[in-house]
Amino acid sequence: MIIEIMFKEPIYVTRPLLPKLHEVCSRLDQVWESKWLTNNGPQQHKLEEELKKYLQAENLSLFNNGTLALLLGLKALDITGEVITTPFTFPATVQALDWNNLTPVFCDIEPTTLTLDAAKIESLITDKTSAILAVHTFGNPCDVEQIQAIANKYKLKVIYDGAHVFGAKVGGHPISKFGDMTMFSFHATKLFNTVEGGGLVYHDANLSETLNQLKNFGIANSDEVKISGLNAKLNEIQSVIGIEVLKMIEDERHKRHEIKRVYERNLAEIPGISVLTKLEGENSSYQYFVIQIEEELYGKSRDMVFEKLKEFNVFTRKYFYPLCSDFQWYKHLESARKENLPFAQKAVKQVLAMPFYGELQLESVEKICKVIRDFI
Ligand code: T4K
Repeated sequence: MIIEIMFKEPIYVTRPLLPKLHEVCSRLDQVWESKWLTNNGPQQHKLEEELKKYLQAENLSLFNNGTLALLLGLKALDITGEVITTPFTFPATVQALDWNNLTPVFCDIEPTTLTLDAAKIESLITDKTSAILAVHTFGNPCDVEQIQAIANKYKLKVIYDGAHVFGAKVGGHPISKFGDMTMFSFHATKLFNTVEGGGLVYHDANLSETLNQLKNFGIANSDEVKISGLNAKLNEIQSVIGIEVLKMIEDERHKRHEIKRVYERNLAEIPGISVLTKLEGENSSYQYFVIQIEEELYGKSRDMVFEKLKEFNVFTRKYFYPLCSDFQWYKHLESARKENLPFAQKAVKQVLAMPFYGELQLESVEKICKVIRDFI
């Protein structure tokens, strides 16, 4: 049995979408010719225009990664004091708050989508709260209507960490329509990648000038440095990769859709295993395929499944582990107390991101599911 299923090559949680090298090279010729490598070059402009169309975004600003995009986006919005956010996210979300001297106020997640529980936000608002920073976890959209209603009532800004929702829609609208600003990550592990990269989509066109300055040392013109910025620019080589990868997205989405179906079919009858990323078609970003393992029903814990799959050369990921509220530097916060975050505490022990990328063979997916089935 083991010999039959064992994978010769490691199977990872994801693999980057890579364009044909010769196609990248022919576009790189233009970069070499121009000798313009970074700082607001023509390739970056082209990518920006194409992404605006793809994301149906009025305003888009590109950055050298999603973390700096979020960090500088918060600064551009002039967020102060306390920000209500989720503990169940990648460290980058809360670290963007830290670097702005903002205090996270952790709010529990709701158990079906693992996104911020909108019903619990209001009780955490104080006179220091200036924003809600919510995450569309694994592509599951937050309760955008409810969050906006609370934000309107208390005059709070809403920022979405949309690292996992490139190209997804909610009720027919692009997901970045909701909130004041949405961050997208273009890291190598994301559906759309520029090797490293990120973008902000925002409604207030007046922010463009500030964002351009913030990612370029705060330089306003040859005589003036207006604000304290950083170097967070996307370069021309990254932009070239992005232009070529964007052409492949629809095909990749289609392949991931097929893979998702095979997972769902093969995992359907297993007690204690449920699929967290259920959305399809235009509503799905096809970023991750994530399952939840209930030990009481399945008989084995998430960590045991993680280790078992490793024996077969399959490397799943425990996204997001550990919880951000358990980081050393947040432990003193009242909102970080375990008893305040019961669903996040549960999710962090149960969630597993499975291998999910277009090149993954359907037969491999069946084998992975068989390991999970036979492990009971
Ligand atoms: N907010 C959220 C909710 C996020 O999930 C993230 C990033 C951010 C914000 C920040 O956005 P960025 O600043 O990164 O743009 C990965 C990614 O590095 C990270 O971007 C991503 N989330 C996170 C969920 O996953 P790791 O530590 O799991 O990466 P790593 O290197 O272990 O890669 C995972 C697997 O992918 C590898 O086992 C194999 C495969 N891989 C990876 C790379 C880098 C490849 O096949 N090729 C590669 O080049 O964080």
